[in-house]
Amino acid sequence: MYDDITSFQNTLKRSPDAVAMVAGSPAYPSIRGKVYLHQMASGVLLTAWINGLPQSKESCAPNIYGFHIHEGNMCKGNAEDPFADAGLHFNPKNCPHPAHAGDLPPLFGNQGFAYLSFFTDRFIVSQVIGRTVIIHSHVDNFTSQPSGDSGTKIACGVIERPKRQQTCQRCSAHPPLC
Ligand SMILES: [Cu+2]
Ligand SMILES: [Zn+2]
Repeated sequence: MYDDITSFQNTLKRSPDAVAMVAGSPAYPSIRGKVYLHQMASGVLLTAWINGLPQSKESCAPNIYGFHIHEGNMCKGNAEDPFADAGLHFNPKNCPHPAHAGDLPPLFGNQGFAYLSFFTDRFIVSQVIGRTVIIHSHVDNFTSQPSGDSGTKIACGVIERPKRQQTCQRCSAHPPLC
């Protein structure tokens, strides 16, 4: 299907098909990042750059954060759960966790920074436009129902088509889009 890594490298060089600008909740204002989604022939390449994650001072702290696409379309909520409106994990086939289409590998923090590039054929980009990416305070155990017991929602971003300005930052590569 993809017998060479260059197809992934080349995919990352083009403009993404969807972007989520991630921001922390009021309790985690330092979290900022971007999630890019590139549609490929047989699946989606999802790439995340996240800064400002909470970093434990303890030497053996895992600093791993659950990461999902949630079905809701807003990074809003209430005092108890600032991103409650993001709802449940994106799950169009009504599967148990961690077989939800929106279940993603966790983010591994490095002094608060995390990078992840991951391929999945559980959804196509157009299915998740308008939905949300959520980062959680704790690692997803990939067992507990309905969502892996990964703690509170600490950051959120709405998945959107790239804005014209973002597209035009790559004018030389994609002049027709400008
Ligand atoms: Cu989640
Ligand atoms: Zn799930």
